[in-house]
Amino acid sequence: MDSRGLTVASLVLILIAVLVGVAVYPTIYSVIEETIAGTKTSTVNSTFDTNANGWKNVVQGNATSGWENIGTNGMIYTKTTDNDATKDNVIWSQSLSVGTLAIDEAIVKFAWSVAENTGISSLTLKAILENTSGDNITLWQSTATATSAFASVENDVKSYITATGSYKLKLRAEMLGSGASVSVKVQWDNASLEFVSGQVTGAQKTMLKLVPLLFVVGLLLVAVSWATKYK
Ligand SMILES: [Ca+2]
Ligand SMILES: [Ca+2]
Repeated sequence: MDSRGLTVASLVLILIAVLVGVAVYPTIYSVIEETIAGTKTSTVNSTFDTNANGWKNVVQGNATSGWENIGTNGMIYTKTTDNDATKDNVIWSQSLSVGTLAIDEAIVKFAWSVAENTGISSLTLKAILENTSGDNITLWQSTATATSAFASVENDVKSYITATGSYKLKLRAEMLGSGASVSVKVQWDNASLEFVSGQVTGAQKTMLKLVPLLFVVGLLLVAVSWATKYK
């Protein structure tokens, strides 16, 4: 051993190892995080920022529907001004396929609001999951008629994913107006159906989380070992 300690070259080597470690740590960390989180597939355009692309709407009766921007928030709506005795319905929907039954998470999210309630005789809102057999499973329902700010709803639908194939999220509004002046309007936003598969859990997850740290520590140990050996 040389009593003068580490040479400048050795210190530079250690410094480079530290810099490389700091530089690559976030990349390794995010790769590991992605691995742990698994693969997510989701319906598109959940926030309706600039349009309703990807979503289909079916209109029954004298309802209208469309996309609109209120302030800085894009959303979809359903409306009727009709006062006959027949319900006016609009069903917004989007499909998503399941390729494997090894699903870790299956979640439906949406937000709803009653924007106008003049002349409501009845109003029924439903979030429905149509399964691969074409069965309609009602996940959520509201018959509230008061105007309301957006409320967010989240449903775990994993138990309904029992076959591979296409599932459909449906946001349904059934509106019945009465009287001389009817203006009933419902808004939807932040709507999605998502599936997550391949999540890493338990001991394997704990071990994977150590990988970035072990890599940086290993790099430093190699650098220090070389620096002390070749100083
Ligand atoms: Ca929005
Ligand atoms: Ca009607």
